[in-house]
Order: sequence, then structure tokens, then C-alpha cells
Amino acid sequence: MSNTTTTHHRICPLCEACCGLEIKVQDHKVISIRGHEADVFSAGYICPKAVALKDLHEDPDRLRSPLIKRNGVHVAVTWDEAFAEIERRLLPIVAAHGRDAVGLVTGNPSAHKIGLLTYFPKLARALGTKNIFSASSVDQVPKQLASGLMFGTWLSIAIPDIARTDLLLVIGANPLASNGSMWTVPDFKGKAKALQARGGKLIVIDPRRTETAAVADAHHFIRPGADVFLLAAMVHTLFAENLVSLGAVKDWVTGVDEVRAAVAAFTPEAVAARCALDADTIRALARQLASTPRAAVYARIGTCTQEYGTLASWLVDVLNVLTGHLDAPGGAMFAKSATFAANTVGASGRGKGIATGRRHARVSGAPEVMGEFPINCIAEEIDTPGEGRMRALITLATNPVLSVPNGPRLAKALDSLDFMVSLDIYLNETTRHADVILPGPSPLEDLHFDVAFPQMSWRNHARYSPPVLPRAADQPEEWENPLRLAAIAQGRGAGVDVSALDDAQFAEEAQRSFGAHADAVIAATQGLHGPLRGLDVALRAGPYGDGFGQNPEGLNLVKLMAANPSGGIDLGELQPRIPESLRTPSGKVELAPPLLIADLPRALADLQGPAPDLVVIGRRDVRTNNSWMHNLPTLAKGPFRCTALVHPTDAARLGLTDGAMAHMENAQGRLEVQVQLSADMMPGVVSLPHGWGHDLPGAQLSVAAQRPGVNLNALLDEKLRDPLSGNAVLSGVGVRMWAVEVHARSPSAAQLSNC
Ligand SMILES: Nc1nc2c(c(=O)[nH]1)N[C@H]1C(S)=C(S)[C@@H](COP(=O)(O)OP(=O)(O)OC[C@H]3O[C@@H](n4cnc5c(=O)[nH]c(N)nc54)[C@H](O)[C@@H]3O)O[C@H]1N2
Ligand SMILES: Nc1nc2c(c(=O)[nH]1)N[C@H]1C(S)=C(S)[C@@H](COP(=O)(O)OP(=O)(O)OC[C@H]3O[C@@H](n4cnc5c(=O)[nH]c(N)nc54)[C@H](O)[C@@H]3O)O[C@H]1N2
Ligand code: SF4
Ligand SMILES: [Mo]
Repeated sequence: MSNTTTTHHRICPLCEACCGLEIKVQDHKVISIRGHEADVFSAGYICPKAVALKDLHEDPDRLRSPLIKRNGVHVAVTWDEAFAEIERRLLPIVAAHGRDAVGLVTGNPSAHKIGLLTYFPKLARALGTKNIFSASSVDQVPKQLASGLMFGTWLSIAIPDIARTDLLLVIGANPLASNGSMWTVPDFKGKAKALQARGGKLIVIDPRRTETAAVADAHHFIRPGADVFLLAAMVHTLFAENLVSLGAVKDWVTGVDEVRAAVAAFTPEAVAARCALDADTIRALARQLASTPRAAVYARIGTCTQEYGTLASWLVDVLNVLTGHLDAPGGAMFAKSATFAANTVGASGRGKGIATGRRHARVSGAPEVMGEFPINCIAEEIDTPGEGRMRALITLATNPVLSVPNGPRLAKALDSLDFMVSLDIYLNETTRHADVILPGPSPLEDLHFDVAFPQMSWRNHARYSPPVLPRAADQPEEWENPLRLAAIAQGRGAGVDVSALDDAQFAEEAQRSFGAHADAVIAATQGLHGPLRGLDVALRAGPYGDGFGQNPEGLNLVKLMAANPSGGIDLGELQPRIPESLRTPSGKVELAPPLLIADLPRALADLQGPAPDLVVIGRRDVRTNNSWMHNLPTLAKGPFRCTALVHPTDAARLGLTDGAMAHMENAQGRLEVQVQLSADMMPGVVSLPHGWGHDLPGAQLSVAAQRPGVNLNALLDEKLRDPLSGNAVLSGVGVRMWAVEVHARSPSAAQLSNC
């Protein structure tokens, strides 16, 4: 043992802000985690979750070896035993029932791991199943569908140029708690303050006066699920008042007249009651957007997880285009990623665009979007009898029993599977159903490069971090497990030489992508393997790359690695990219995609839609991360966070009191929740966070189980979806609430008071 302290620079893998960390290590133990001041992108900013990476690494509940379920109990086994068991049990299911009998679902952490993100498609291809699902359909797929239709690729996402904007309209997002999403923007608060300091304005539209709303210049409540109406009426106002001005992209937009006609009926007066916003306020917002030279609209999960998620996401960018703010400095711009971006490859300015509905789900008939079916369909695909039923499931870094509507039905369905494999680092609410669990390394034992987020970053950058700590001798790298599973599915045997298979697959891919130059590419990347080799190729062939020697000043992996201690490579502020970034068939911004225009009448017909007395929405807290970080002591301490926020007027009419327990019920189920009075709620709306409910038997989460909270998703209906994108409805669902009689305290209430 030595007392030498080493300093490491590591990008935080926990959320989309991608902050650079400085981690000090002594004797293989983390002694401190702070922000990396020199980081070219995040400049030292971090949130409390980064510090919990130490807890995560040291968590005794984190799995260090594979588990096999024997007689209902999970027991530790060797890696070879685990893969042999998978081969023994998976292949007969495929042989007897076909490839679609195996489902594959991936979750949020995969988006942060190059090993999982770039090897998941290999596993999906090898399985050859149409039953692919991901957390995208409880999240952002509406935004991706709308952007794909307008701009031509699934990740051509226009983000606010916050460094230069003077008006930022934030709808259904709370970046002060979430640190941003579909927009990589560490220290949103600091950037918003700078915006205000230069005279700019931040406006928030949200059914709760959130942490972000609290620092804003203005905040408006909106009835949950009504964003499509507000946005359509703002677009209507632009046309009605002659405020449309396309600015620099005017020669690159089609469909303006179709949009004008499509929103004709959405007058501010017509939508006001549905939105619970004055017609005058709606008009004023549209005028302010049109009259501010540098302005942008940004909307996120609150606008996606509703029945009109795709329409709302689309109308956000319609506003950006019609007010001349798309692709303009200070407006909504496109990042230019150094790697892996579909809008930097192939011919510039035109492409195939995107397609959906190439397949349909067996039970619901839901169309495939981004190669996936809605994650809400997993349970019914398992528990609905008939030809093509799903009998086996592979889960990859996801906890759908807590994170997907109607978790209880899903849990039951998982129990009825013939076989289930989970690639996961915890024995939790979902993986307890698995027959085999394969843990990945701790994040600190893994290298890091963000594949997706530089495509949505507030500034262009390229950063790479090597592993901070060594892996245990037998722990595979994160990408090896999906690849070995792929090999099993292809009949290559559980004992396959993963490294040789990776080499062979790389050679095939090089042949496909580089043709006559494939041998040169293979030679140039000699000595690399796994995702690092793919990264070097992506960098060198990418828009800033060295072109394998053609552009010696350009980027490659060696240069990227060398930049790690000094905080990575800054690639400059956002630049106008239209028409070059477009990949639509017309080579234009397609403002009026027929799929979306045809969906507007559905919204119009719902203008007088039902207005339940009380609806529930979610919320995020800076110390939690979806369903899986409640086991880390640093984050779990402090006040109980799984409370139901209730406005005092609602509490008075329903007989609820602060701190007391209440029933929350609808046709889906009933929960017992702790009430917290909050004048920040819109009356008629209550807020309960998701990702809780850690009291299910068979999980191994000793800290989280002490204060389990309740599962909001037990009250949500898995059949409620945005029909275009398949995205789940997570917001604005009707509930009833009434006080729990004090003399008949339930076990969960008693448990809470113990903590
Ligand atoms: N009601 C409601 N429900 C929601 C939401 C909401 O706002 N309201 N939000 C939705 C959103 S946006 C999302 S993204 C989903 C998230 O839902 P999921 O994708 O299911 O993600 P998590 O709940 O974060 O669970 C992550 C899983 O990955 C495992 N894991 C963590 N790190 C690693 C790793 O390094 N390797 C491996 N192999 N496994 C790892 C964890 O143990 C856990 O099982 O939840 C959705 N559910
Ligand atoms: N601390 C923390 N950070 C996270 C996560 C986490 O769990 N914890 N999860 C990560 C993930 S996976 C994601 S996808 C992102 C999400 O990032 P954000 O989109 O910023 O997510 P939220 O903080 O849930 O903010 C959504 C807001 O929408 C509001 N809302 C609800 N319904 C409606 C509606 O109908 N209309 C409007 N206008 N607003 C509505 C809610 O009140 C809430 O304030 O956060 C990421 N970051
Ligand atoms: S905001 Fe927090 S969790 Fe997100 S990347 Fe930064 S430090 Fe990590
Ligand atoms: Mo998410």
C-alpha cells in the first residue's frame, strides 16, 4: 500500500449534463470528488449526485458477480456458469417459438455508456426479434419523432443557444432539478443568471412553480396535458398578427401555408379554458417571442409524456422557425458533434429522412418508432396468449417495474416468463424476476465517452475519460456482456472468444463503411478494441477528424486522450448549420409533416376534453435519479422526498393535512402517500415523484428499503399513449385523494414514521 494520491478526470455518467469531475484516489479508494475547474465544457460545475459515485462504487449491495436464480433465490456464480445457463435456456425458446419470442429492453443508463449504446444494436441484430423496447418511450421519443420529421434525423434536436439568447421560454422542464434533458447544459442556473444579467428574460410554463420557475422572470401555470393547445394558439397568433418572419432559414423551409391552415381553429380564446391561461397571455407570449431578436423555445418531458406529445414537440420548433429563431445565434440551434451524428455523415443537406411503422406490435398494433415498440407494451406482449407471445426477456440497465406505467402488471408478467436475463448492477424491483443477472463494472471502472449528448450540447466539445479504478480480474468490460449474449443468440456458443468476434465484426463493418479503404482503417486502428476502436474511427472520419491522415490537424483518439487532464477539447460555440445539417428528402426544413398535420384534428376534437377535479404530475429532485439511486447514503439522507405536493386549497377541500397520510386512487390502483402542502402547486394538480416503491420482496437494496416511498407508476395506465410516437402518458392523470384514518395506520405509514 502506498499513500500516493492520484488525480483523475472523469465525465459524470449520471445525467445529461455530462459534467467533468476531478476524482482523487488513494490506495484504490476514492477520497474526493469535485468539479473539474479546467473542464472546457462544464467549468467545474457539479451537483450532489456526482459525489455519490463514491457511494455507488462502494455500495455493498452493488453486484460484483453474476447471479443465477435457483429455487427462487439468487446465488452468485462464475461468469462461465452464467453464460452457460443463458445458452442452455434461451436457445430452446428461440428454436420452439421463433425469434420474436425473445424481447429486449434497454434503459436510461445505457444512454450514458458507450459500451452499452454501441453494442446494444449488435445484440438486437443478433437476436433478430422485432420486440425491442427502451425507456425512450416513457421519455423523449415524441421530440425525436417531431425533429426527425422536420430535420431528417432522429437526433437533429434544436437546442437554445443559451450563451447568446435574450429570451428563453421553458415549457415542461425543470433544469434546476434535472440538470437538463435533450439539451446538455451543465450549470443551467449560472447560464440563466448570465442571460438575466445581460437584460434577457426567462419564462417558465409549468403546472408547478418549480425551482426553475422560482428563478425565472415570469411563470405561468398550465393545465397538465394542454401544451399542444397553448402552442397551437401561439402559432395561430403569429399568423393572425402577421408576425411570421423566417429569418435566415427562409429559403430552406417548406409547409408554412399548410401550418397556417392547420392551426386556423386554435384561436387563443378557443384554447384558453383548456390551458387555464388567458387568451391575452397566450398572445403576449407569441408577440414577445416574435419581437425579441434572440429568443428560443425549449420544452421537455412535461410536454412529451402526454397524449399529444409529438404534436407539442413539433409546435415548439414551428414557433422557433416562424419567429426566425431556428438556426440563428441566440435562437434554437444545432450542435455539431465530433462523432456518431447522422446529420454529419453522408451527403450534406439532403437525405432519406426518417420512417416509422415498418412493423406493428402484436397486441396493440402500435407502430414501430426508431426501431422500437412502446415500452408500455411489454406486459401485454408477455401476458396476452397467442402466436408470437414473448416468452423470454433481456433487460439492459432498466427498472421498468418502477419506471413504466402499471408496474404491478409488468411484475406479474415477468414472473410468467420462461426465461429472463438482466444486465444490471443491482438486484432490484425488476431484476429480482431475472433467472440470470450479469453486472456491469462500476462507472469508475469504466472508460467514458458520450455518444449522444454532444449532439445536443450548449457548446461543441469532445471529451474522453479513461477508467479511474481497475476492474476486478474477472469482471468483463461493459460491452463484452451484450456481445457475448449476441454470440449465444447467433449459435456461436457461450464459450466464444469475444475479442476475436469483436475483431471480425469490426472488419465487416469497416468493409461496409469504407470499402476499398477498409484495410487501411483496420491497420490505422491496430491495437484498439471494443468501443474505443469504434470511437477512433468515428472521430477520424467525423467533421473535425484527421481523415486518417488527410487532415493532420484534425481529431483522433490519441489527441482526445491527451486532452483529458486539461479538460477535453472545446470545439467552439454553436454555428448556423442549415442547410448542411438537413437530411430530409426535400432538403428543406419540413414544417408540415403530413403525419403531424393529420393528427391535429384529434387535438381539436379534444378541446372540450374532460377536466378531472384533481390530476397527478411527477417531479424530479436533484438528489434522485429515476429509480435507482435511492440506495446511496449520501443521497438518501435528508427529508423524505416521495411526498405528494398538494395546494392548500385542495387540501382544505379534501380534508388533507401537512405531513399526514392520504389515499391516492384511480381505476389503476391505490397508494398511501404522505401529504406535503405546497402553494407552488397549481390548484387541482398534485405532484408525486416517480421511481419509488422499494418495498418489493426479493430486492437487495438495504438503504432504499428503509424509506421505500410509493410507486407513482402503479396509478398510471399503460394503455394511455401518444399514438404517433407510442410514448407513455405520465402526466395529468385523474386521481382521488382522501385522508387516511389516523386510528387505522397502514404499515407503510408506520414505516415512514420510523425514519
Ligand atoms: N411516472 C413517471 N415515470 C417515469 C418518468 C417520469 O417522469 N414519471 N420518467 C421516465 C424517464 S424520463 C426515464 S429515462 C425512465 C427511466 O427508467 P429506466 O430506464 O428503467 O431507468 P432507471 O429507473 O434509471 O433504472 C436504471 C437501471 O439501470 C441499472 N444501472 C445503473 N447503472 C448501470 C450500469 O452502469 N450498468 C448496468 N448494466 N446497469 C446499470 C440500475 O440498477 C437500474 O436497474 O423512467 C421513466 N419513468
Ligand atoms: N435529479 C434528477 N435529474 C434527472 C433525473 C432524475 O430523476 N433526477 N432524470 C433524468 C431524466 S431520465 C430525464 S428524461 C430528465 C428530464 O428532465 P426535465 O424534462 O427537466 O424533467 P422534470 O424535472 O421532470 O421536469 C418536467 C416538468 O414538467 C412539468 N410538467 C408536468 N406535466 C406537465 C404538462 O402537462 N405541461 C407542462 N408544461 N409541464 C408539465 C413538471 O411539473 C416538471 O416541472 O431529467 C434527468 N435528470
Ligand atoms: S449535473 Fe450532477 S449528475 Fe448530472 S452530470 Fe453533472 S454532476 Fe453528474
Ligand atoms: Mo429520461
